[in-house]
Amino acid sequence: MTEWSIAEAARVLLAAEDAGTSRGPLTAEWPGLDVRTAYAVQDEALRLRLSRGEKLIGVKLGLTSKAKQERMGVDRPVLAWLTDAMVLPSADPLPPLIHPRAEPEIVFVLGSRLCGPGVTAATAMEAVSRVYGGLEIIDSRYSDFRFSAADTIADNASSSVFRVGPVGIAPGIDLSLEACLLEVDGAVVDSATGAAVLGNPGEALALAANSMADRGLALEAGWIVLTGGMTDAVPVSPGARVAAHFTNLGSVTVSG
Ligand code: OOG
Ligand code: MG
Repeated sequence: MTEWSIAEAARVLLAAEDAGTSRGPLTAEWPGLDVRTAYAVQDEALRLRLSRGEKLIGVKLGLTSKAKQERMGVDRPVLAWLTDAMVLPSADPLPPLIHPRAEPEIVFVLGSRLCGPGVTAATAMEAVSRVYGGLEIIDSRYSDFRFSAADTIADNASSSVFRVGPVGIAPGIDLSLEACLLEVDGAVVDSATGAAVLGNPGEALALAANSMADRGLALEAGWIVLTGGMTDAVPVSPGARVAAHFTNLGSVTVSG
């Protein structure tokens, strides 16, 4: 069995994304792919994205809720990169994707740099300038969303596009109590509160800062941080309308 190179894996996954095709898990062909190497694949894919003109605008956390971890069979949170090409302009329908799924998330915009290690939820929240509701559309490059932790890390945690809602508030409310109703075509399909995200989305932000520090990196001022799906993700069929309604953070809608 041939060992893959980091550069080759990054190229293959990005090409699958560009072509809108899915494939088997990388670990089936590269059993030696561990989490650390998977982050190197992710970083190489970011380098390729930047070299084609995309701008780095933040990070996303994934698998920070039990609902998501249980569904995907992966029991650890993951981090991935966000670029400006992933922002879904308001009113645009989804671009063609492989098998899009939508998930509601609490989103932070950072007012100052946040550098681990040792960041707590309380100190993390001091770096936040605004809190939003958002919908992330995930689109794994692996068939049937079947992957291990290392697979999805290499695949930039299934990133495709996301939309941030129109209501941004200063931090201060108890985000563990912030509720969200997830609707498809007007019917409620799921609900959760911010407590689903590691007890509080501030914990997810602290985890992001501390994990970045392990890689010699920090979260930069102005960055967007998606804290991870609060509920399980729902498939977005062509023509479907998915809405996330938050208690204090307004509503966000995406049409398939
Ligand atoms: C991995 C990405 C997970 C989240 O918010 O949990 C994610 C996946 O479920 O495909 O973005
Ligand atoms: Mg997500």
